[in-house]
Amino acid sequence: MITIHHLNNSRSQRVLWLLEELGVPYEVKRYERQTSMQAPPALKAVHPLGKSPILTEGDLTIAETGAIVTYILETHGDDRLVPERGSRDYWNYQHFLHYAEGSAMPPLFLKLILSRMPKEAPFFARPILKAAVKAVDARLLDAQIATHLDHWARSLAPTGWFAGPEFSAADVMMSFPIEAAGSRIGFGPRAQLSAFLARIHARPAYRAALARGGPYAYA
Ligand SMILES: N[C@@H](CCC(=O)N[C@@H](CS)C(=O)NCC(=O)O)C(=O)O
Repeated sequence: MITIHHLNNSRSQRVLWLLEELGVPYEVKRYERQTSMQAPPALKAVHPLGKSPILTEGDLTIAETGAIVTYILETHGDDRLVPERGSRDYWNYQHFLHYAEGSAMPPLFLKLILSRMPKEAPFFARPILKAAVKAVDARLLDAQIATHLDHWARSLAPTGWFAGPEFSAADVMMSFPIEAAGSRIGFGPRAQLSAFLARIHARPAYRAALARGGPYAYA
């Protein structure tokens, strides 16, 4: 039986959703964030990185969402939620599978961390930090994030999904950056992105995964 080591209100929610889409039985072991938002030390006993999600099955332990998604699809997927191997849609699928965590999340995460810094600093340091954060946003992050949002909107335009005419695991992987960007930054005029969120949030498997995973800020 697959066990997902699930941190509350986290990107681990995607893995529960994938398992619900496939109808694969699984157990959820829940971990609660500390007040610092960090994962509790107990997760380090499961995998040395101590981040969620982590999948365990038998004596196998896998960290990193993309690797977990690939494992689930290859061992329990029966060729579902993956475009035909070698097709153009398949390579788009591979792109988004890796891109979601490798390229889309880092600037969003950096923006979140920087935005918190002035609030958490001693009051006399806040104006300097605010100015520094504004400069990093203006010189680096805002333009990079806009490029990513445009890429998502353009990719969704033909079919409403990321890898061809059918819903796939690429859509599951991309849900988290889109949910994070939607709640922290907004989509501007890119209607494809809010339509994508409405579509995935209405899926019965998405809702079933929420019931298993507990409160989730983005749904
Ligand atoms: N790229 C990794 C990121 C893992 C990650 O940062 N997980 C977050 C959950 S959203 C976490 O465990 N945060 C708590 C911490 O960093 O202590 C993946 O997709 O698995």
